[in-house]
Amino acid sequence: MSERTLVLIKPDGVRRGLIGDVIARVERKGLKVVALELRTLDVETAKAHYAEHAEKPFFGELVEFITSGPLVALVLEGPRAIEAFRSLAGATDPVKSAPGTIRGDHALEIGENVVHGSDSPESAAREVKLFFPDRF
Ligand code: IDP
Repeated sequence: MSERTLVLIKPDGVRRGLIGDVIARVERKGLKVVALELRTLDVETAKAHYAEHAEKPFFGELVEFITSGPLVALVLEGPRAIEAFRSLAGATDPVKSAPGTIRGDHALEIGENVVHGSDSPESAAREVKLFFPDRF
């Protein structure tokens, strides 16, 4: 059974030249890229994307960071794609993410952890629609 997930290569990942590395890992794993776009988010879309964190103390910082430059939005498809990508990404706090994962190999700070991946089928459906409203 195939599912879709929304992945972002965040502005730090783009700035650091990690687009190819992330996509290579995704493809090596066997997940299929079914949509891909380089874009800079406006504040409204950023707030909608991170709506669940609106009350957190780091929300302002999060929105500022995610709108700070171009990011790459991807839709991936494959068996248990949501969990499969989160496993490739590693833990949210890059100090705790295992070596061999994207965050474990490339990041140290929680605010700049290279990638985002949807965390549930409900989030994936909402996020895919937010980033690619006409595609799916
Ligand atoms: P996730 O990206 O692993 O799903 P979430 O808990 O949904 O993690 O948090 C969303 C994003 O918010 C994280 O990827 C991280 O960049 C940022 N974040 C989470 N906690 C903190 C914090 O305490 N300070 C700054 N940024 C944070």
